[in-house]
Order: sequence, then structure tokens, then C-alpha cells
Amino acid sequence: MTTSNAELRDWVEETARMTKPDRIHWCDGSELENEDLIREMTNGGTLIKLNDQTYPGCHLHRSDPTDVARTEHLTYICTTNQDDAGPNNNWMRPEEGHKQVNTLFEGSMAGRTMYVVPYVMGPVESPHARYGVELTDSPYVVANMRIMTRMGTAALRKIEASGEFVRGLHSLGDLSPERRFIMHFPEEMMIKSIGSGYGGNALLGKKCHALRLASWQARKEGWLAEHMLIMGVETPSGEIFYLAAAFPSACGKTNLAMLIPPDSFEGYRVWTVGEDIAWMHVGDDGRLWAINPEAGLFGVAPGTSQATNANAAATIQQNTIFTNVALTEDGNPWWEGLSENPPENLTDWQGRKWVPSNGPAAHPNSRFTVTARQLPNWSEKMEEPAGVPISAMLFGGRRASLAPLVYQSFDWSHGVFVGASAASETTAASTGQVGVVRRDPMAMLPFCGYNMGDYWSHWLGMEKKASNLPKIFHVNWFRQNSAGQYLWPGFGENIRVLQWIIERAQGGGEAVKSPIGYLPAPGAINSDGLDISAEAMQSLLTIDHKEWAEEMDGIEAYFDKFGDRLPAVMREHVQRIREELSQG
Ligand code: GTP
Ligand code: SPV
Ligand code: MN
Repeated sequence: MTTSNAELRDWVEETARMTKPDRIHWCDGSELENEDLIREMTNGGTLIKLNDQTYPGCHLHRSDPTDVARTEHLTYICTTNQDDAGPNNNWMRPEEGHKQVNTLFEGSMAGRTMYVVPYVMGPVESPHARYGVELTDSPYVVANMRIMTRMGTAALRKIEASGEFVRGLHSLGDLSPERRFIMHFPEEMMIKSIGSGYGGNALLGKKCHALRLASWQARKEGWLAEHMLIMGVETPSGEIFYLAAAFPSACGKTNLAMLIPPDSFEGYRVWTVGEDIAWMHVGDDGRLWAINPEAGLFGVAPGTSQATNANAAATIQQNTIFTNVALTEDGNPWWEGLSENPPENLTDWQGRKWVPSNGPAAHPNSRFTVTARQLPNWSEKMEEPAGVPISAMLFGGRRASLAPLVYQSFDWSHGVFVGASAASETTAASTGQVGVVRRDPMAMLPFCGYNMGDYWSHWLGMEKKASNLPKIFHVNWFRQNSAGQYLWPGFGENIRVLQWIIERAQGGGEAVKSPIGYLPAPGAINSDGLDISAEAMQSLLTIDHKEWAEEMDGIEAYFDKFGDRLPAVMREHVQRIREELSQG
């Protein structure tokens, strides 16, 4: 196979001259092609077939132990001017970036096949869909891209018709962290990633294209590309309200998007439209409309169970690729939280007999890849070209202290401040220290493809483009008591908070004004049937003025890094909140 698009043909040939693969394979996305790939990987030992009775069509992949999460310190935005990348990104001059990686790509595919993977991000017929081609020497990446995107011949035809596509070059290289780089060239709509076969480092349609490059395009074109889930909450009246929520990596997007309400919430249902990324455009009605650019789920395995997320648990029972989970002696996958006690004779994520002294049996960032269509609560709106209208946006993260369960911003500009000043404890989704609080504006710190100061200006500017923007909220499911236990039960019970959010978004709901925003009035969060003490509820819904004053210092110090790219109104919000906090 080849293509009528000369630019694509030339790029494939030119890349092959550099990387020297033994073969070039143009992916058509067919079932047959996938079966061949899976067979090749199981024969080669890079994929293990799981128990066909209990987990039909499922496989396990173990990545290199040094390659288990995104590597933010090796991720670069290469722009002509350093200020365009901003203090939130690692930066290299584009010529330097190309030079640095091209030497590593030289001959990197020798002995391997180069796969040409054409893909569409978004419903194929959506006016907001975007196209890309990933060249990769990893069959595991191809199999994952087939699940996560609309991949194959239909995508290629779209690329040929439009002539526009993002070029993504990926090679496993030698998997050495010393020779690993994830480079973005937004001025050329190009990605070059080498030395990693894992997740967002290697599935280039995901974070590299749909967030870093798309955020750059979105700013130029007047839309938003965000690290957000999209969910429909059906209320007993049958009406469905769509919400979008940005939480940092491994902070609960996948789980919230698939929420199952408790029995006391009869008539409520949640529909999943997206669980990681949202592209939002202003509609003719002045509202923000969101599409999910992805087609699959790349979810965190640990903590996923019948009890916490029955929708995900049912979804990953078939046709799923598991990465870095543990293996039972019956050929079933296992991870911490799947069952209370680990089964005997476990093989850990590195393929060794599991002993607790080696740490968790499944890697904390072990994942499942599965088509979203298998979700019991799959929303047909996932295929809707126009997307869904968003009523409320949520920002949040993991904060053991400080941030209340929920609060609402006063208006759009304050809501942008709330998103911009969000912070969260780091997780295993990225390499580095876990559990330290860092600022993660809009959960986009690792994914914004340009200067965050400009990004906040762009967000603020949406007010001029859209007459009916969503209401903005902040949530925190992770408040702890002094014994380190979560105060809020989370998961399905989060519907109680969503109920208040939906009421507020419609102009109802009881609230009290505080310096940081509107807090739920006492009793406004429905706690019928919930086993929670009055003290716990009280500490979830009150703010400590002294702690918040210190938080303002931290926020201001963070904002200072952005110099004159920081929109002035952000400092005004800090000032006003400080004054109100000091008034007691
Ligand atoms: P990425 O895919 O990395 O972007 O992560 P995500 O934001 O989709 O996070 P995910 O839903 O996969 O949750 C990550 C971890 O947080 C899992 O171990 C979950 O079990 C846990 N978690 C999710 N929601 C809640 C909650 O409401 N309360 C508590 N205590 N834990 C939660
Ligand atoms: C995240 O880290 O936010 C993820 C996983 O969703 S990855 O695809 O690796 O970026
Ligand atoms: Mn994510």
C-alpha cells in the first residue's frame, strides 16, 4: 500500500532512509492485520496471552523496567523563541532538537518493521477531528493506537482528502533513558519520540498530538484542547447534563467518567463520553461543545475493582491489553486493589516470582488499553460530530489538606484563576518523586504545548468568544484526617457533589460565600444513606484562613515565574482573596 499524498510518501521514504527498517508496513486497521501483529508479538514473547476462559482476547505486555511512565524531564517543546514554550516546558531550539534526536534515529529501526499508522483524533466525520500519521517500529504501539484512535484506511483517506496531518516519528531505539527524548515541534506540527515504548511517550496521538500540539493549534484557532474527562449525568427527570473535569494524571478522571451512583440515587445514571482528553469549541448557541478525540481507554489498573469501578471492571474483562500488571498462576491479570488479598504464586510486573519485599506486584502505573465501546455506560455521543454541550467544568487534584470537597468560582475569570492555581500531589503516572504537592494548572502542566501565561490569557479570552460558558468548580476527593485516612468515600459517592454542581450550574443549590468561592451551605450536599460523621463533613466543607493565606503566597510565587506573560487579572484575584481572608 502507499498513498496519493506526496508529502506523506516523501516523509515515509525519507524516514526509512534515516532509520533503515527491514520492512515498511502501511496499517489498514483491519482485524486481520491486528491478529497478525498479536501473533507476532506473542510468538516473540513481548505479549503474553491471558486465560481465554476468564479474560478472552486479553494480553499482557511487560515494558522495560526503566520505561514505565511518562518522562517529563525528557519531554521538550522546540520553538524558535524560548518564551513561546514558557517556564512550564523544557525547551530546545528546533534545529538543535532535530539534530539531537536525528542522530539517535539513524539506523534505529534496523532489523525491525516500520509501521505507518494513519489515525484520526475525534469522530471521523467531525469538523473538529484532526489527522495524524505515526511512524513506529513498535507493534505494541500499533496495537494500542488501533484501540486508542480511529486508525487505518479510513484515516488515510481523510488525510489524502484534506492534505493536513501531524507527523509523529517514534522508535524504541535502545530504550535507554540516556537516549530518550520526546520532542515537539509545534511550528512544524511534528513530534519525534525515541527511547520509550510506554503510554504517552509512545502513543503519539494521545498527549503529544491531542494535547501538546493541539493546545498550540487551539490557541491560534480559538478553541480549547484540555486534559479533561467528559461525562453525561442523567438526572431522574431524564435530562442529561454534560460535565468536563481536569484532574492531574492518576487523580480520578477515568473513575469519575464511569461513576456508578449508590442505590440512594435512584434515577441517576452516568454516561462516559471521554476519560482523558476534551477538545472544546464554541457552538452557534454560545456554549462550549466538547468532543473526545480518543476512541479507547488507557486507564490506571491499581485500585480498579468491582467495588470502585464496576464499569471499568466489566470493560476490561475482554479484548484488553494490560501493561505491567501482575500475573496469577491461572493466567489472569492482577493488581493491588483488585482483590483484598493477593492470590498465591503471583508473578510480578517484571516477570519475577512476587515477593512483597520487592514492592507492589503490579507497577503503580500499570494500565489497561481497551476500546471505549465495550463500556456498559458508553455514550453514543462519543461518535457525535458536534460533541456535547458542557454545563460545568471541574478542576481538582489530590490535596490531603487545604482544598475543600467542592467550591464554585464566582465567575469565568475567577474560574480561570482557580484552574491556574490548582495544585496536586504527584503520582506514579510520571517518573520522579510521588506524593509531593506541585502546581499543576488545569492539570496541563505536563501537556500544555506553549507558555502557560499565554494559555491563561487564551482561557480568559474565551469569555469574548462564547456567551454561555460553563460554570467552573474545584473538587478534592482526597482530603485526609490526621490519621491519614480519606475523609470522603469517593468513587460512586462523588455523585453527591455532582448533584450540587448541576444544581448550581442551573442557578439553584444552596451556597455560602467565602474568600475562595462559593462553598456548599450546611446540608446542601445530599448525605442521605451516607455513613459519614458530622465532623468529617464539616472539615470537608470549611476552609482554614491561615492555610489559605499561605497558599496565596505559593500561588503568587508560582505566577511570578511567568513574568509579563501572566495576565494582570491573576494578581488581582490573589490580592482580593488575600484581603478577604485577612478580614477573618
Ligand atoms: P490518568 O489516566 O493518568 O490521566 O489518570 P486518571 O485521572 O484517569 O485517574 P484514575 O481515574 O485512573 O484514578 C487514579 C487512581 O485514583 C486509581 O487508583 C483510583 O482507584 C483512584 N481514585 C479515583 N477516584 C477516586 C476517588 O474518588 N477516591 C479515592 N480515594 N481514590 C480514587
Ligand atoms: C497521564 O499520565 O495523564 C495518562 C497516561 O493519561 S499517559 O498516556 O502515559 O500520558
Ligand atoms: Mn491522563
